[in-house]
Amino acid sequence: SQTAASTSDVDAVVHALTETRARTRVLVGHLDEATLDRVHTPLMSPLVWDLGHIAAFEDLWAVRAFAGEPLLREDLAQVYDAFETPRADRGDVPYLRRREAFDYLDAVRERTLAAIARRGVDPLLHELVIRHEQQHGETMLQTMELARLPAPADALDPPLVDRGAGSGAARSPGVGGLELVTVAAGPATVGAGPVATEGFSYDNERPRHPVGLAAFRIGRTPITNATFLTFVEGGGYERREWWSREAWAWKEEHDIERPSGWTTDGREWRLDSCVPLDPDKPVVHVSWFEADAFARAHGARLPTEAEWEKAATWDHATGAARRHPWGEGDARGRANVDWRRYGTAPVGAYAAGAAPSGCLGMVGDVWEWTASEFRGYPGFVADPYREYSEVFYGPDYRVLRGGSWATRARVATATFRNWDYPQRRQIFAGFRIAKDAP
Ligand code: AVJ
Ligand code: FE
Repeated sequence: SQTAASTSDVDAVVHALTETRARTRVLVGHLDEATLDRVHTPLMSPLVWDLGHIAAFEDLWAVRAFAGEPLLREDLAQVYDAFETPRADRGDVPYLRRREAFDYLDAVRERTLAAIARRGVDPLLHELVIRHEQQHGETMLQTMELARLPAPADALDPPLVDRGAGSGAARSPGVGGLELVTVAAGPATVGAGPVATEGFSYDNERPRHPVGLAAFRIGRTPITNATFLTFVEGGGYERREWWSREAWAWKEEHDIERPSGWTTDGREWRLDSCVPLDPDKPVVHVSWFEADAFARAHGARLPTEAEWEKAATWDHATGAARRHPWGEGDARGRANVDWRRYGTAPVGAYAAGAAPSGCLGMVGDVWEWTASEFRGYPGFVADPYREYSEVFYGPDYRVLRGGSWATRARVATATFRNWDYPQRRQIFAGFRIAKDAP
């Protein structure tokens, strides 16, 4: 299904493949063989499994599907098939160890580049491969956070440490996430346009479709640590009336009393360090159940996916959705993405990333839980494979939006849809609250 690509398309794809691989190597290059091999939690794969899986996926789509060649390692197809081998079983299969996994990555990449040299690039398949590797980078960062592993030595951007010292940009505006902006009633569009005319999007983001929403209010920023701490200290995890039946049962069964990674003495685990809770940073590693309970306790609710996207992109002045909350141009200086500093920033730190609604931090920092179940948009067609998203549609999963500090900018678009079970907390996820407008 290749198209006659111009040289610049080829250059852009090769550049993105190369840059993505370099970042993958940076991410785990400082970890030794035993650390990469270990099953740190049944929720996540060993890190070295992700590496082999990245190679197997690339061979499948950039070599076999794109160029019609047989797989390099047919024998590994099952081992690295996420469905054949669910995460909890990945410690038991004969996956490649550190050295072999890196060799496999290199060998597949050679085939990928050779196929591109012969046949050009496919706008869908190569982008799928690039973003797949980038998404697994975030998966590996989740594993590293749960396992309390160190980040690579050098962050690309220094941390925003100059808080309150006259650096205006890094102060938290509003009141810790409880300040709401109003989004007027009226039409908006949700979702991504056709790949042929507007570039890559995942199948679950298409087709773009109109939504008619009543006026609503939504948090200008995500809920901060300080605000969530008030909820915890105010008996948030003890007040039955704030929790749904399933949420309460989950909380009781697992003795959940605070966000994942929080200690009892006001600190939080961030990768390998335990640091005092920063009041102005967004709360992270909460489940949908906890986010929902917090919202109920504040007479609020979580935004629906459509509300979230309208607040992130809809421009009343032009009557059209923006590409990014800030308009055109890339995320540099406008959103905390790309694991440039290996952590969150104080909410509102990226004033230049504001949406027309006035919402800040819609892209980057923390994923945001929405009220919505993960379902296909009207007219959805699986493309190119059902197992990317269609098989997850239904009442079991909730949608998260906006990407986190650990999401690559290419993936963290305003239409991108992530999903997980409502009890999951390994994601770099927080939330903002919403209300019906009076
Ligand atoms: C979109 C993050 C839910 O990790 O299961 C990676 C991305 N799909 N490999 C996941 C994905 C196939 C997916 N999420
Ligand atoms: Fe995958």
